[in-house]
Amino acid sequence: MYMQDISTQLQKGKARDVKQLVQEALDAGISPVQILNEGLIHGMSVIGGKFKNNEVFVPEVLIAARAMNAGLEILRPALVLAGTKSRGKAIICTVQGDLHDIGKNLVKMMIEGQGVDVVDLGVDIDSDTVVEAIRVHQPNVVCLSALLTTTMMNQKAIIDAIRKAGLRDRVRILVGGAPVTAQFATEIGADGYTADAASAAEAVLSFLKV
Ligand code: B1M
Repeated sequence: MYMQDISTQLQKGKARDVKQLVQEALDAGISPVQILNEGLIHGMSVIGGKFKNNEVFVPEVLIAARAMNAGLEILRPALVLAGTKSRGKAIICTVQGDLHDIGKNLVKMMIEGQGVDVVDLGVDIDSDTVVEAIRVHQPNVVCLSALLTTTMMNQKAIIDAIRKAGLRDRVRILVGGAPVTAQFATEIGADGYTADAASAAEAVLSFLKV
């Protein structure tokens, strides 16, 4: 019931209703992972399919995305372990030319949920910004998200820039996003690839060896 309603209201872009329903579902004792997968991600998948078939267009997808991010914010405390001692630090961004941030936000939340500090650089982030952020924040792990076939090569550009700056051996690099594959990750010199946010958090922990 809640799951269907969350999915439907998300598809309609009703951020306030999505927030309220997510809170009600949590209060009713439904697990945050179930709300995430069967409510929020389900709704966004339906929108994604309609977008592909030209049944809805960018404005509808954008307001659905806002509703998704609003719902994620309500889920955040339930997904993130409160008061855990920091196990390390990661920086995360969506690469240059790419404005998709829902997957990145989810990956960030899951990593934080494992007690790792995450510095979020945002979307449309170029190589220089990542290199500078490594110098400033001294992370153990760099997480790069790309949702477009046209921007996934910018993951390579960032990895190349990190190497050129002499920082490659200081960080482990994880890449992901819908068009990215394990083979691509190997080809561009990343240390890891995962298909989803929960596995991304596991990969980060394995990099930190905790
Ligand atoms: Co865009 N878009 N979009 N879009 N959009 C896609 C990606 C697309 C597949 C839709 C389609 O045509 N079927 C298509 C890409 C096609 C391609 O490249 N082959 C596309 C396109 C074409 C575009 C535009 C070019 C459209 C246009 O303007 N004509 C444009 C580009 C803008 C830009 O970035 N420069 C555009 C714009 C937009 C909106 C702004 C409207 C909006 C984004 C809003 C936002 O993010 N705030 C949007 C959306 C929402 C989508 C779809 C519908 C949904 C993406 C999403 O959030 N999914 C998407 C279609 C689809 O994916 N079905 C689509 C939910 C999210 C939880 O999943 O991000 O895949 P995802 O993240 C997953 C995994 O990939 C993984 O974990 C997450 C979940 O567990 N993951 C990682 C992600 N990052 C990771 C990093 C990791 C590890 C795992 O390690 C570091």
